[in-house]
Amino acid sequence: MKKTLQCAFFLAGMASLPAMAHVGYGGRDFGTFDNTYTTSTRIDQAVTGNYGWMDGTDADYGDSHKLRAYRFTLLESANINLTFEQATSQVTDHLGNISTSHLGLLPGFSLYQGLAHIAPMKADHDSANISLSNRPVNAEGSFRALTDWSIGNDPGDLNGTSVPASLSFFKYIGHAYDGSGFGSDGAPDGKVSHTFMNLAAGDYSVFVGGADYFAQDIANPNLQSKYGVTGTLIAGAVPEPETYAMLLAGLALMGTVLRRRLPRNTA
Ligand SMILES: [Ca+2]
Ligand SMILES: [Ca+2]
Repeated sequence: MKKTLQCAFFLAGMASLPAMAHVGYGGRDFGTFDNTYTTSTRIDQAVTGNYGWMDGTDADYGDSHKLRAYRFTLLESANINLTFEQATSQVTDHLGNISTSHLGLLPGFSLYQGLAHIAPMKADHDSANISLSNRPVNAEGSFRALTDWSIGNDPGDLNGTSVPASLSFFKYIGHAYDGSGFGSDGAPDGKVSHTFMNLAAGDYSVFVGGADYFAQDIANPNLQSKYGVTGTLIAGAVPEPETYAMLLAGLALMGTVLRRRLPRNTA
């Protein structure tokens, strides 16, 4: 009797878990690249709420359920441009219901070296014991937008051999976010883009979510709404115009320094 009850509770608990509760890359693998010019776009994706990325910038971390993880692999050192923009995507929930995401996302993203656990390993999640023991007690989740972070899985079973829980590590490379505030891209147009120069060969993860910190207000009717997002990766990308401007300014400065030095050296 007691055993049956425990089993029932366990099953009830299982059923209430959303299927996408764990960190995964389904439909969000940009692919494998060298530094040859190549474009890869992922559509039909959505994030829950409009604040997931920005919430990971504060002292109590962020809930990884409010972000979507993308991945890519580099075979050699390459320049990578990443763009995320709002989209009206069709999304399918864990029951197979199709709904349309709405517009209005202020996208933000961070790039990290490293990958979450993928099949056949168990997927990582915020409430795994190993995740909980590797972050402050009062944290909202394991996600961190502006620095290295880690999240882990539950103990598992692989072909009859028990596998202990372990952590996945994400080494922070950089970030960009849409908006008008300090540190944003300065143009709140539902789109943000950044080029990362000379990334080393290896596996990378990108975590994408909303950048409106105040959207997590409990009174917000769109707190749990799905916001469509389209992600584009361009390998072998040329630097953005502002990067060129900085490069030219740097070269001009070096020229000035050299010209000033030359007379002294030849005198
Ligand atoms: Ca937070
Ligand atoms: Ca923008």
